[in-house]
Amino acid sequence: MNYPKFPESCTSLLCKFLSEDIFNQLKDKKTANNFTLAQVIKSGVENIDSGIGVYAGDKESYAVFAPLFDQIIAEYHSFTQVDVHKSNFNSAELNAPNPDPEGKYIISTRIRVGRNVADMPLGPAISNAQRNQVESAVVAAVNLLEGDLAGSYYPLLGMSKVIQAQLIRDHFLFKEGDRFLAAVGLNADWPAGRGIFHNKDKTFLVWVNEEDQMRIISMQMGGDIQTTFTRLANAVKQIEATVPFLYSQRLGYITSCPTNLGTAMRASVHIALPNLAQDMDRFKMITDQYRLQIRGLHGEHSESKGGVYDISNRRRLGITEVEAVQGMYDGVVALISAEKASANR
Ligand code: ADP
Ligand code: CIR
Repeated sequence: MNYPKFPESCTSLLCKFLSEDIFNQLKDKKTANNFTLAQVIKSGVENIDSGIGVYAGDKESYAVFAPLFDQIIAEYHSFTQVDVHKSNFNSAELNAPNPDPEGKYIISTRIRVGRNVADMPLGPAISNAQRNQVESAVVAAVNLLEGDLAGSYYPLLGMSKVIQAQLIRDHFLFKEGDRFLAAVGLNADWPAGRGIFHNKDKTFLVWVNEEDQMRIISMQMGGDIQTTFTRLANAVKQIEATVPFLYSQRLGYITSCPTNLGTAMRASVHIALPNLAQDMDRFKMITDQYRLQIRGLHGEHSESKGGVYDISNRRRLGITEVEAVQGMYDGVVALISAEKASANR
């Protein structure tokens, strides 16, 4: 493979940090699962509009290709080589009374973490048989959950297209055919081994074998961030007791995309900010100040509709779970107050 030529317009962290020197230093290296630099960068090379552009095939990728990954991690998470992951999933330490009890702004709240199974390659380097093993292990673990977490597993294989589309539209299920994931092999053998577990009310869900082997999700209508977080903390602890997670002392929970390392947590609200949306400079000033990310109504790489946005913490490594949610919460309080002020102008 030759050094890729990126167009001037490319703004991904891959283009920014893959110098010719680093390319030459890493181009012949591979991990024990045979994951190579060509695979690490394939998604960003094929998708020039990537924000990041790289994926790991296994935990070892983060060490073998560290000269590239470490720069991307430092830039995205403000996490240097001497920093170590820290954790605090104690919901009693979160201070998040509903910022919108009348339900005028916040439509729904969702908090997810990414997790992978210890001693398994990540999705980009996994075999079909290993992926099926992961599915069996995760399903066995979630089937043990009781009370309001109890539910059923619905494999994608055999699911009707109508039900699948409805679950995607309602924000419960991952979409199909993502080109960023396809490039790195994350859609291989689709839909085998993929599926979704959820409780009766769809307030607790687990995605199986999408970008990560598990996306453990707590969500509900309205702005009760505290209850959403408590449900997630409780569920994650119980699942981990049955399926040990892939973990690194320095980088926390290991995920296939470096933006998800550490807590692997994305805490978000769907929030209507129609007035603030008329002044995107002010909107972005607040989201930058609180290190929030703005996504569209159907998740990453989607558009907003009717002034409704998906607002979440951007940083996931170098902060605890409580800090990730508290930062999102504080930012949402500031956004609601700015929305009220712009409505009165
Ligand atoms: P992820 O959150 O796992 O990184 P996406 O950005 O693709 O992945 O979002 C997955 C799904 O979750 C999408 O359908 C998105 O609209 C939905 N979602 C995200 N935040 C919320 C929220 N606060 N309320 C309802 N649905 C949400
Ligand atoms: C990109 O670079 O734009 C995609 N590979 C997505 C990057 C971050 N998102 C993610 O991990 N879900």
